[in-house]
Amino acid sequence: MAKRRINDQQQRRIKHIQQKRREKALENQQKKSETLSQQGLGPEQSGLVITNYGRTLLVEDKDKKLHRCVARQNLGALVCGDQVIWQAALADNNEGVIIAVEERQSLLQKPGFGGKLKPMAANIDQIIIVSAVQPEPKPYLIDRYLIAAENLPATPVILINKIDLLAGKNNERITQLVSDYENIGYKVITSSKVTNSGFDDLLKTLQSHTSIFVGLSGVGKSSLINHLMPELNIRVGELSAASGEGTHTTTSSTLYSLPSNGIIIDSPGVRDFGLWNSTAEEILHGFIELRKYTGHCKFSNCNHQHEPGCAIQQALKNGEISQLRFNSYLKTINEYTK
Ligand SMILES: Nc1nc2c(ncn2[C@@H]2O[C@H](COP(=O)(O)OP(=O)(O)OP(=O)(O)O)[C@@H](O)[C@H]2O)c(=O)[nH]1
Ligand SMILES: [Mg+2]
Ligand SMILES: [Zn+2]
Repeated sequence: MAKRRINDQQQRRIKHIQQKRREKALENQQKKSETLSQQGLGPEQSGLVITNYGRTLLVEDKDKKLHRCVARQNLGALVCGDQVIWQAALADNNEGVIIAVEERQSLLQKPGFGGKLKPMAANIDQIIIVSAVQPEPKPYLIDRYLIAAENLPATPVILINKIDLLAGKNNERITQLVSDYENIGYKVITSSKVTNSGFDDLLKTLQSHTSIFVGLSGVGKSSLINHLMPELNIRVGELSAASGEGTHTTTSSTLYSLPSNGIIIDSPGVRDFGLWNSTAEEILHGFIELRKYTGHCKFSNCNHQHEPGCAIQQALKNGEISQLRFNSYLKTINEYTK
């Protein structure tokens, strides 16, 4: 009990310190924005948020020049992909103030500290779910990204990277994974920077879209983007020798414009991707192969678990649905809809 109490106390302290830090950062931002405004601001212009370092946002103008900006208070958290209206500081140190944000077409969020949702990227229409031969794919994680994509909505693409590492090895698990997702209608790309494979297909897929690369740390998201645009030279990190996992090299989501029409966003690797505030309907909507069975169960409030006359259970028995995906569905439902 005593130990538990200390933990609670510590947690409250951490929360308190973080809250203080947030308030301080907001205050600094406000001061900065006021100082720049007093020094004089240029005309309003549109811009695109490329990344954020804490409260400082990197904004690209229409000539592709970058400006370090602070946002006026009350605009909420801005993220890469946000279209904004901003004014350059007349003192011009490549600084400026963001005064408004355009309405978002979409907003991908992830649960942050204490389950509070944190925005990741705005206005994306495609999610590249990156897995690799090493660290090994986690189908359950892929499925949760698929649920997020289907509900955003954004087109999900499954990418399995580092296929060079399969050479001479038993690749049954990866082959199964690829065919499972292809069978239900998803685009799957396999790639390797070592053998230079998959990139033509990837480039074509990225054209005319705003795509975010997501996945575990160390699967090669930044490496893929470097391979597409070598001039970028984004930092990549070795896997940990001890755990075989990535070392969280990328720390903030950053947007890049492909020379051939298309926007890509590199994001920091995750350990996990949770779905908060998801309803049973949204989760079911995220399993595209189950959709056609809904409405065909005997009971209209069927949970598709043990009820008699369940169309989904029947489809499972008939082998029309993959057991792995159905397990994933049940696990997600039980985890997120209490
Ligand atoms: N063998 C092989 N290794 C690769 C390939 N692509 C990337 N890697 C290696 O995988 C490691 C991790 O690559 P990153 O690009 O940093 O991975 P990331 O997904 O951006 O990781 P985070 O930024 O931590 O999320 C590096 O050592 C890369 O050289 C590939 O196609 N084949
Ligand atoms: Mg990275
Ligand atoms: Zn049912």
